[in-house]
Amino acid sequence: MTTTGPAEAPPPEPGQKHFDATIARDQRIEPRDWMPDGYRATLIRQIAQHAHSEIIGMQPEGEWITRAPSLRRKAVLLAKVQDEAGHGLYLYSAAETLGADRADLTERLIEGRQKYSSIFNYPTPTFADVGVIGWFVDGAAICNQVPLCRSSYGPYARAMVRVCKEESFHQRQGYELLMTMMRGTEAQRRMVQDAVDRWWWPSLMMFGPPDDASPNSARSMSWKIKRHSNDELRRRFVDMTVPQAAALGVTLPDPELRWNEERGHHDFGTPDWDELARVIKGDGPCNTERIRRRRAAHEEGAWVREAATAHAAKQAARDQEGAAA
Ligand code: FAQ
Repeated sequence: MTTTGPAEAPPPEPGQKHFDATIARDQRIEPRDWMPDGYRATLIRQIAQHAHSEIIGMQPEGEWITRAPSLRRKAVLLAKVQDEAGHGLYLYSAAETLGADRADLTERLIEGRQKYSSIFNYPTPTFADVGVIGWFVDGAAICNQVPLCRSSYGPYARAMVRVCKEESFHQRQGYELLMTMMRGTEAQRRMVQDAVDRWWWPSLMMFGPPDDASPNSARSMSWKIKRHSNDELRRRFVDMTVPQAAALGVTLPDPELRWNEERGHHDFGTPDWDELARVIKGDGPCNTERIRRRRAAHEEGAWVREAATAHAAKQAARDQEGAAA
């Protein structure tokens, strides 16, 4: 008689040991290394969302390129918006090293099956918004992305190095623009304060839900994709921004904001998490418009993609003929 013992655990994936050791030693996982399916899927999700954010993020400021008040401001803004396009391209390329297909990611974005940052669903009614986006949104992006330069996935971490250098320029151009406006007329100062009031809370929401409501954080941190929690980065951003607001001469719209001597950090109020959930779900002030424009740009660009594909095919055929001759 044969007895069946307890089911044996499947043998560990041969690559798992190498993967675990690489993460434990703080070294990088590269595209050809074995990686758990969940690690790959998490990276594709985060990198795609990040790439989409850079591309959709061109819209709120892009609206001001034709209306910038001087040639200098126009040149600076044009350069910044072009940088965002570049960031999107580095990030889509990083996602491709994981086996994702860029055309498929774009489809998912315009069909609402993949997310992009909530922050880009708010309007930019005045030129001060351009400055505040640079100061707050790029400032938040720096807080979030500098640690990503040490992310465990090599292509993502390396892309972040250049992205962060460019985000520093973006943040400084925004702050400098606001400094100039604050030295201007009373109406300009009011315009800056109004933009600060509208962007402060959405900027804090950029860091994601609070830690106890962030389903992905624990795993992403154990894999060293993320190095810090959402709340930790949000606190850093507040600590960094408060003295900058004082130097600029604006008030941050939070009555609970104050220095906590004991903790050595600022205390601050709670963002409206229901608002974040609504905006992520597609119900923010500009979601429909952002996706409509992204879809139109994609459709209008179809001939460019077709021409590039035809050119590449012609080139490949020529190379083949050359090799056969
Ligand atoms: N908006 O479990 P968690 C920029 C989603 S680039 C929309 O905490 P995770 C440059 C999240 O995906 C700005 N969705 O998720 C620029 C997840 O969804 P899922 C973009 C959000 O991934 C400046 C769910 O909620 N930066 O600004 C948001 O661990 C100026 C649960 O959340 C990046 O993408 C949100 N705010 O942490 C461009 C940085 N927050 O798929 C132009 C890289 C969360 O599970 C002009 N990404 N969600 O259903 C990250 O660091 C992370 O993905 C977080 C979220 C921190 C955003």
